[in-house]
Amino acid sequence: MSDPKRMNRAELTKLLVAKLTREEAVIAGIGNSNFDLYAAGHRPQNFYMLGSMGLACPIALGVAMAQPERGVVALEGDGSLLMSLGCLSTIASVAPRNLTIVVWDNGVYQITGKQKTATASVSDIVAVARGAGIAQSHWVADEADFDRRLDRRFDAGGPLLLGVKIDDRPGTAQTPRDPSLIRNRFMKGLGTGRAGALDA
Ligand SMILES: Cc1ncc(C[n+]2csc(CCOP(=O)(O)OP(=O)(O)O)c2C)c(N)n1
Repeated sequence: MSDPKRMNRAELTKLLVAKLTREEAVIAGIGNSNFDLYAAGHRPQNFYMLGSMGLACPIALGVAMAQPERGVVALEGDGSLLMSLGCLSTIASVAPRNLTIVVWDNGVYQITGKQKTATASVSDIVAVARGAGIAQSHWVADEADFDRRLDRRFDAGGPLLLGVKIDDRPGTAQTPRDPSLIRNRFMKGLGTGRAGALDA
């Protein structure tokens, strides 16, 4: 890998959300990924994972398969993705054209005390994704590169994985810790769910 610039997750999340014009689903991993998604402005198509690491990509894959006409974006921290690398091979096998993955790589498990992850030393998460079979896996060079790479429709051309080296500024807001509310809003936002079951 050449040496990509360290960027800021909150700023890039805002930039990404501003590009969503077709009710794309966004699934953000636990902690900072979903704090910054929430800070960018709640949308009914946002899902904020709570509690368990490594599930943004698997959930996004499920949504992408269930609603193939909808663009789906997964936002996940490097530590969380390292916990569930097998999902990259599954995504490569299924090859959903409507799935985009952004990996926020700060090289640490920031929210639990900045313990170093393997990406700080030995592991290149984009190379791992490419090796898993996601051919369109790229490191983002800088903000303009991020902007350019996301200047596209999200319901076609995937799967695409972007690795972004970020600084260690913490997330800028706190997602409400209410799993039922998050689930019900998301199901409504995706136009799904049993009638009457989604009263939140
Ligand atoms: C399965 C599981 N293991 C451990 C934890 C504890 N934990 C919560 S967040 C976190 C760090 C997440 O790191 P990363 O995904 O890189 O995001 P960052 O905090 O750096 O933004 C850890 C270890 C957890 N919530 N779930």
